[in-house]
Amino acid sequence: MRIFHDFTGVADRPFVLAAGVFDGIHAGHRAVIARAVGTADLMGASTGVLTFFPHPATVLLPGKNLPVLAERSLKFELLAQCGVDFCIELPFTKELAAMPAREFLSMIENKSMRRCKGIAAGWDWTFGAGRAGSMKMIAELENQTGLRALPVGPVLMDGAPVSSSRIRAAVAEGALDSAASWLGRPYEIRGTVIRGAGIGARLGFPTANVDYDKAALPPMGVYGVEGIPVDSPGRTLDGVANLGVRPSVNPEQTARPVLEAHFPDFSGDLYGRMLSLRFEKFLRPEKKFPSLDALREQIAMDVRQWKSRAV
Ligand code: RBF
Ligand code: MG
Repeated sequence: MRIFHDFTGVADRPFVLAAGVFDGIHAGHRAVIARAVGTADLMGASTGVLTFFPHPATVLLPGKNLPVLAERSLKFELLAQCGVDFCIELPFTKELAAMPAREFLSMIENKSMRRCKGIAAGWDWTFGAGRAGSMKMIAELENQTGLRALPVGPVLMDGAPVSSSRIRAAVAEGALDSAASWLGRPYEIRGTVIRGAGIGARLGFPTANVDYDKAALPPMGVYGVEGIPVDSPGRTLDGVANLGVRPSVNPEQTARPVLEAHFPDFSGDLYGRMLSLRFEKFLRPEKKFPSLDALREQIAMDVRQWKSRAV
């Protein structure tokens, strides 16, 4: 799947777009993308996704610190799996946010040389200055712009529409089963493996420390995880992870929790590589142990418990 950062040269044949922020590529997003793919297939057109980086909320509401459900490279991977041919990731700036909605549509029309045939999005999607652009507006202008509006209604699961904010709330309160069901896959955090202090190795449980950046965090504690080195995704690593401030070894308590995973059957070096941790199961809260021996014993127990799936 090719990634573009503007409309110039995106396609030499007709295409249909799915538009939105698409944080998480959850069941609701997948319905929008499926509408675009389905429409494109009927027309013999290709399918593109129109999305934005960074998340518009981080530009429009700075200081809000919006947690992210799918790291950027994961988002692209998931889009490709949905059958999307290319992605246009527009840099979201104050200037773009201030562009009048009508002008935004003209830009798509002109820069695509009228090859863009339709826009699928959530029925309530808005765009342009003052969020004045809507699916209704696209429909009303169809004869002028050649852009068909393809609005998609909400996907209801467990009695309510699936949305990124609902999934963020579920992750934050540890409702990982709900999050996984709405996402269509276990919740995962992806980041580069960075160097820790090496205390884990001294304990006998070396850990890969994941730089999780803006990821939505589940409650602090110990989890059974599946590790996936992004550069060799066929290789999954069974592991136990701790998300916490390590009160047993760290009297000062880091402001930011550390996310680190131990993989019992893996010996090797993951430093500098991208690693995904899929959160499978909450095992226990993080505790302060009176000694390193006590901590070591507990981690050994966590490993046994998770390996035997006695949880
Ligand atoms: N540190 C704690 O202070 N309390 C814990 O309960 C705790 N549980 C852990 C469980 C697992 C499975 C792992 C891998 C680590 C845990 N740690 C805990 C973090 C441990 O102190 C840390 O890995 C080392 O200090 C190296 O960073
Ligand atoms: Mg470590």
